[in-house]
Amino acid sequence: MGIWLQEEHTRGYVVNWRLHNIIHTETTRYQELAIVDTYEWGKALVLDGVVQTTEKDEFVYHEMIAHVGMMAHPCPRKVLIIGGGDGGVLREVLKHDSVTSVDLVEIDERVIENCRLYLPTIACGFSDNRANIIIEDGLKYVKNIKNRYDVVIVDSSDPVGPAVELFGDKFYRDVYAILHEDGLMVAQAESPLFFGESFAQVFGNMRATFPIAGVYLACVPTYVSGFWAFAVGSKKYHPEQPGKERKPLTGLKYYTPDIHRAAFVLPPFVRDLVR
Ligand code: AG3
Repeated sequence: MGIWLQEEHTRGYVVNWRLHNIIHTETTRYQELAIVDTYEWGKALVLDGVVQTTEKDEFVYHEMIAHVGMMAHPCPRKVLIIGGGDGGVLREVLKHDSVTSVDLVEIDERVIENCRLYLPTIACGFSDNRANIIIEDGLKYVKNIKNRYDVVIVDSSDPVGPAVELFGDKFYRDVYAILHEDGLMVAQAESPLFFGESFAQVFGNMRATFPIAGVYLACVPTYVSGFWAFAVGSKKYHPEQPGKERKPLTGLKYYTPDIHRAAFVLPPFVRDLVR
């Protein structure tokens, strides 16, 4: 009865979402895109059948992927976001007064267009004049650009479809090259419980590329297994706590300095995966 979205994680594990309605669907150059209105989680962006973000819990993921790296840096001015076409990471990065410019490189401009139209509370950062949108393959962008950044954040979809190569080691070396000598990067690192291999791959790339590498966790209820990891690679600053010179951010719903430190405390099964 009613309209249901079947999100198939594997042949043996499917999550069903009851919908009020399907707001929009289209086939873009890169993927199947849908904006749906769910019963329980507000409106959601779905790419190739996988829920990417929902209005109800997006704050957990977006605050945690953005503020941990941003607060570990004493004064992030120039920031690069790879992917993140819904704008959630951009919105959070722009909350830092030190930021003078944010370049957001998204391969699929239809993601940005649709999120601006249907998910305005997430996509609101696109109208900030510090935001610079670049429609390009992030891989090519980091390989060719001469700009230097303080913080690079990789907000990719899963390593199937357009995001595959964002999980490869070459990409990490290219990001290293475009970071300032005290720069750092953060990448979403999938579920250590459900996608242990992808998780280990992202962390392995960080460790092979950067002198300092770390992993932290947050619970993102609408991502498969709920357990979600982020990996940090840093040239100078240790990411496990906010920089001492940083003033606390106000008005957030998840991130606090205590949450920042606590997120790096790993359960043994995750520690085993990164040893
Ligand atoms: N970024 C990561 C989505 C990964 C979800 N994967 C999954 N549930 N299998 C999404 C973009 C958020 N700005």
